[in-house]
Amino acid sequence: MSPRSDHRVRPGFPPTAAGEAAPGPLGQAGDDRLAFWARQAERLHWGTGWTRVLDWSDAPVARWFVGGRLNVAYNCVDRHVEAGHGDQVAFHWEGEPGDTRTITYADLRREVCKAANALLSLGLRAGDRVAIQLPMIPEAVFAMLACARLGLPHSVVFGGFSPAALQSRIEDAEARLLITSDGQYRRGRAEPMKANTDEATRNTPGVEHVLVVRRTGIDVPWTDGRDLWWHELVDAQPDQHTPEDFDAEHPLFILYTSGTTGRPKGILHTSGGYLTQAAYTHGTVFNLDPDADVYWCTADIGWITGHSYIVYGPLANRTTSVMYEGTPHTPHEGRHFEIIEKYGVTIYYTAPTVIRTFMKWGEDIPARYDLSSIGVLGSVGEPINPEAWRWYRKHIGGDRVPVLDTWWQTETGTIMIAPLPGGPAAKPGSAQAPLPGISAKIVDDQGRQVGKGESGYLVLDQPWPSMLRGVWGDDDRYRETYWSRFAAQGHYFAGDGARYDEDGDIWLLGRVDDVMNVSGHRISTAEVESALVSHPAVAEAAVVGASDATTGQAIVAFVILRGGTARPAGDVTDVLREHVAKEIGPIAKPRQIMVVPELPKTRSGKIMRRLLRDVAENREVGDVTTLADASVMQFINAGPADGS
Ligand code: 6R9
Repeated sequence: MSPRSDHRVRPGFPPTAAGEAAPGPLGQAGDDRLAFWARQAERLHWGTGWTRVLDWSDAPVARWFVGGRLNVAYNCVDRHVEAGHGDQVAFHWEGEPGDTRTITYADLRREVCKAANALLSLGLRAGDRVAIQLPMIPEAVFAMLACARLGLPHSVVFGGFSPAALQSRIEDAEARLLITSDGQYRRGRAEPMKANTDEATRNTPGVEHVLVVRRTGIDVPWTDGRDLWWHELVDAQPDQHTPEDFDAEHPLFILYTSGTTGRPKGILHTSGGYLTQAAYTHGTVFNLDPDADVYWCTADIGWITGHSYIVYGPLANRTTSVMYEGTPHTPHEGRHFEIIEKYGVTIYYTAPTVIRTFMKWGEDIPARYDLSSIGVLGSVGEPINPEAWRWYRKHIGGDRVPVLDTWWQTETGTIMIAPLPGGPAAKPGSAQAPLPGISAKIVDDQGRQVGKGESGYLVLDQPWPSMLRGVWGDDDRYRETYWSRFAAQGHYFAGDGARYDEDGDIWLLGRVDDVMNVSGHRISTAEVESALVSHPAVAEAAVVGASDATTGQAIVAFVILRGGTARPAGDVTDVLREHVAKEIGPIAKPRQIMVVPELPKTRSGKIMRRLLRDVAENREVGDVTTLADASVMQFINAGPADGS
């Protein structure tokens, strides 16, 4: 592996001091920053060059690389083959049951071309939306890239999401096609997927076809005329297709994420700016050498990390990646380490919840494997506690490699705050500083930057190329959610709390809104509450995120039951946990449900989650003076009527 050099060009502290014009309302990026991004865009092949780096005149909707045209799939696949790298492995794929596939860039081009021709044969045209719910199999990547090649915005829905969650995402995006599989392997078992997607598509007449990958071979329900097998339709297609260029701002994908209300938001990303920053951050943060590195990001393609750091960033950079289908403990707890050893993984990018799970299983498990190939470790998804950081560096990184904590969001598209390899001494648990080209600040309630040793809200005070372009179909929600909180300053409000340390480095402190972070997955309290109250037995529900040693936060729900016949037979809390899993997905299942006679509310009727969090975390209950009825906490503390 090449020596990891020092790329650090950091803004000073405070960030505006380093020769950068203070932003006005919805601040215009300075010339240096634009020149920087213009250089980064040269990482890509443009069919037509841009005439302007940034048009921010319609802020907060940005247009990056104005007038430029490119094809995202061509950039991720074809150009590498044309440059003589067709035999390079794009993916070493490992199936959960132990089957493997090796996909070179030449293979990838053929597969993507065939899939693109198949989508064309179904009458899909640029701008049409395609929903994808697939396990972590190569066809997931082929499908995304085929969409990108044709200018069809994809909406990938995590394989663990329920039919109801899939249905609402299909409806919101008005998808014409759904790509799915017969089933998926989960912890050694083949579980149905098509049967679930059929439940979702029963009520979505806009879906004209369902394209089904055969993965597990299990029986599937079938609708003649609508349903098509991938191996019949796609495999019969010509393996050549000439890509067309699209505008830099052509929509690339929609990805739904939880907000503070019950309804997920469709985060919209476009092509040129997104791919520029995906390639830049992936190349720079991990100091990637495409000729030497073997890179593995353990995310699922259903999340933004999978989009940016399994598919778009790595492929734009001609990376050789590992892709793994299953869970970390199938068939045994050393599976990840076995894979690292087998392929000589040099860059490993995972989430704190995975690291804490490894810690729980014990350090003797990684010790059985040769992990000496590892050169860089990354972390994403939630704040990494210093203990997990040190364990990760010691037991996976042999106490010799950089551990990079990367802060970013579905909305930012790509990494924004992270230390760089070769930079100043790493601080366990700190994402440290914005990347070159990025500007972030911590501000107080009034939008004033706080000082060293102080905490506040994390904001992004300059536009960036991979920023979201909006919330699909809901411009007002875009402005309201991200740009109204610090409208006077023109800052993007990230929803995270953060602190500057004495060196001016940034420490992320977690969400400041009603969004929980469970194993790195964003789930809003409102979403779980509305799932709970959709059950006939529930009159009212309040949900909080309580600290959890493994998952970061865990969902704890307080419910008031309806009287009379609505009460289900059996243990009501079990019934309700299953109900939430069915409504949203197993990841949203509360760890604990407490049945209570009342909920603590303010005089204006707002549920005081702070107090419920105290209960959920077994703490002394804090200040109750703003409660409408201070005595309710006695009832709640007195313990649940039943269950849990
Ligand atoms: C990439 C991704 C975004 C939220 C974000 C923050 C939390 C992610 C973090 C982190 C502290 C990190 N988050 N990375 N918090 N340190 N390194 O996770 O996107 O699923 O949209 O979640 O996750 O709270 O606001 P997404």
